[in-house]
Amino acid sequence: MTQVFPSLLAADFLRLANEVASISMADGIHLDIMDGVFVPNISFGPGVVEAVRRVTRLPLHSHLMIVEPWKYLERFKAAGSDLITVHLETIGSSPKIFDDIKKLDAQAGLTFNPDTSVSASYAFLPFVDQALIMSVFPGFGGQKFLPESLARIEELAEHREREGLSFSIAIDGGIGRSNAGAAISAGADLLVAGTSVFGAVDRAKAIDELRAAT
Ligand code: S6P
Ligand code: MG
Repeated sequence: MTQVFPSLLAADFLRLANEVASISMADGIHLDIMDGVFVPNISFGPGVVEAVRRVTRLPLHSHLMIVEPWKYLERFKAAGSDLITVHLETIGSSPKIFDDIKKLDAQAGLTFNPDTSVSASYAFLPFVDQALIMSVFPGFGGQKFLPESLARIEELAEHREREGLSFSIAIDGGIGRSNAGAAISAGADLLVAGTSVFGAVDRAKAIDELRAAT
């Protein structure tokens, strides 16, 4: 079954407890951490993750769009993250950071930008629990899905099959009813969706529709 993780970036920050309650039927919550250096925007840090942790038992996935992510792993784990995903563009050539994340007893994820080749991820994939393909250039919610992402999901899914690996495939950016089915058919196991969930009046319905999209 496809999993749906709403991205809190699209929520009303003044009403966070209510916003989190409104998506209690989701499979987990996606938390976008932006530092204004790796991406041209600043969002929130571990304090907000900790506040969210206090009001939900859903899995929390922290998407670190920050430089030098290794400096912050402990803080995001202590704040309550179940999975921490770091950008390939920030980690150099060693897979050590994934071991570091797992030693903290969190799941480890690898994310990569639309202009990073899928094959650049291959050396890291044996060490990760999840690979997250960005289907927009990170920095802002509400952007348009880049259609070439579908072929990238397929390429990653074929590689996983060929190598007998077991990481899950997630897709993030511009996901909604019009493209969720295609993303799932291409091989996505998990959909991150901000605007299309928090912009909906009936969030339970929006989540169900994404999950069941064909
Ligand atoms: C994109 C952002 C993504 C978020 C995004 C998804 O810049 O950095 O990582 O997860 O908020 O939101 P949306 O509105 O595209 O579904
Ligand atoms: Mg994200």
